[in-house]
Amino acid sequence: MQPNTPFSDFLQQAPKLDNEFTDDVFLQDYLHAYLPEQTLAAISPDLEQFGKRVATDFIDWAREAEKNPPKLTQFNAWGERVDEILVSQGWLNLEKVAAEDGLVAIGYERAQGEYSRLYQFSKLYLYTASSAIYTCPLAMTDGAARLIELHGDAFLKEEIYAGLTSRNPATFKTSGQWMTERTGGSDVSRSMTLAIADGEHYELHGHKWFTSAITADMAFTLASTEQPELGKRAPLSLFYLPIRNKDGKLNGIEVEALKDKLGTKALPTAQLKLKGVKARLVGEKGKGVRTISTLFNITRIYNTISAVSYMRRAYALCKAYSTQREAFGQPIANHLLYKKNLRELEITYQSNTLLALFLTRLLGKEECGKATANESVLLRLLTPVAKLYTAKNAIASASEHIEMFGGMGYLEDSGIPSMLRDAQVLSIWEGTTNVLSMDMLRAMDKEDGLAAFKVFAEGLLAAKHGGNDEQWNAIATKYAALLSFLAHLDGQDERIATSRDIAFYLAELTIAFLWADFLASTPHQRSYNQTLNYWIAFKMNAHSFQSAKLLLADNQPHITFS
Ligand code: MFK
Repeated sequence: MQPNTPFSDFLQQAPKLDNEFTDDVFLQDYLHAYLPEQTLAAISPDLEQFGKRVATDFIDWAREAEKNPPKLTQFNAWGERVDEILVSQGWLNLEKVAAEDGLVAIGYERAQGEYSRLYQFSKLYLYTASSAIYTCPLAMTDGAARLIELHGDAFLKEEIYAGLTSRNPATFKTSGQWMTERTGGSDVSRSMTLAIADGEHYELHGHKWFTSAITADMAFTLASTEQPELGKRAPLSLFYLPIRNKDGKLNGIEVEALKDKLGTKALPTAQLKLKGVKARLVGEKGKGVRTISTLFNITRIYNTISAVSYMRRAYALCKAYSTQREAFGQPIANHLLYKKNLRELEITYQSNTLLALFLTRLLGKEECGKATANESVLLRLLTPVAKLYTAKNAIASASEHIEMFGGMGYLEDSGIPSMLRDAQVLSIWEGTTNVLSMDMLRAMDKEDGLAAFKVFAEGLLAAKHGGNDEQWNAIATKYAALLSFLAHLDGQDERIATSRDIAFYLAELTIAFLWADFLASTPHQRSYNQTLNYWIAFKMNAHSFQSAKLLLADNQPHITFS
């Protein structure tokens, strides 16, 4: 480093990432703990080569894609409507590599059996923070493949499925998931798209508000086969549609605009008019929301993995910088307050990753027929909980990481601010925090999610592997506080008003259980024991969900600002 004198050219060096797999000791310990030795040996070389590329050329492609956002051309020179969306070369490179590296395919080849999802999502965890969120099309593509596996007809299974799960960039196909209309994205049942039967097929008419995007090959969307009366709802059905006809022209779709978003700048998100889109019914008529939930439960897991990918990257960048940057006479890594910041980022990424990767283990088991009925329900319950919790933590961590770079973190061309903008979408798309809190209640009510959680928690409490007695006693007390709180809730208003706080508490409690289980499974103790102590002492604040009850104290479920 050049010394800083009036006659020298001192320049602060940018943080340099190492191999993002070999540098992530926690991820390696995790895989070591939960994968059979043979599986780990089989996949480690792939993760290692991938970890190097996400820290080098992928980042360059992502930067290029961010700098050259998609452009829409609606008409050609002769006035013909073409609605072409031009994306950057970086974006195309990120798609090609996603196919070649099997970022969707691994989950469906199932070469590692029930561990295939853990392997696949470990790669996605490495990829997302370097992908300009190409993970979004992958999420929907993966969800579409699962939808076809479970609900597809012979045509979808024989003609469409192979493209979604291909490793060949020439035959790899992506899918969109169009659920949001002008009336909003949460209350999907208000959708107004009409499906008119035309022989065996349907023609769709209406609008879609946020679609990512017509650069895909196909989409799954909701529409009603009955015209709803004004102000009323009609049952929705699910439809598959190819984006383009065989002649290459758009299938009755007009692109009204590309959205100008806070972040995810490289991702083309379009506003569409559907004018007789040829589509085919998927699953049972009138059960569209239920059927498409297969897809959005997968994208919610992707959301969770994306969130932890950002948290890990925030930590890795700040850690790298801490030894390069000097202030007050020494590297900032030596300053106690910076050390504390770093440790907090580390605890956040590792704890959230425990939760995220637990979901992928449950998913892998379920898809290979290895999950117990209880584990399937636990997956259903924890999917919205993990999605909402990790999204909020990713935003906080991305903000902290900007501050840890000081003024440099605030400069656009440092590449640092984009993480905050991108992370902000994680708590919105695929269901906001409130909608997901309600989904947690839905899972408790309709699928007995709490009973499944009790089996999980009480199994670990009985075995007491991992943590020491003091830790287990503390976890047992926190668990009892949740059960007691839930048992004393008075009516549906109290359940709803407290659901968001319950979801956060449940996420933190689950993480405490997972830390203890991880301690039992890993031969490396490192700082993990200390982390569990921290978690027990400072997280799972049982008072947090009491506060929501206060809102209802005088039967006013709203906050009044004076
Ligand atoms: C980077 C990674 C991620 C990238 C992805 C980017 C993609 C971007 C594109 C999008 O953003 S797509 C839009 C995503 N939109 C949402 O996630 C919708 C958010 N709103 C909800 O989730 C609402 O709660 C919901 C739409 C489900 C409300 O609809 P309804 O029709 O009022 O709900 P209802 O009546 O409770 O449920 C209908 C059925 O679905 C019920 O089953 P039955 O018909 O058998 O009774 C429910 O049990 C079932 N259901 C609802 N949510 C479910 C579910 N089943 C399983 N899992 C769920 N999560």
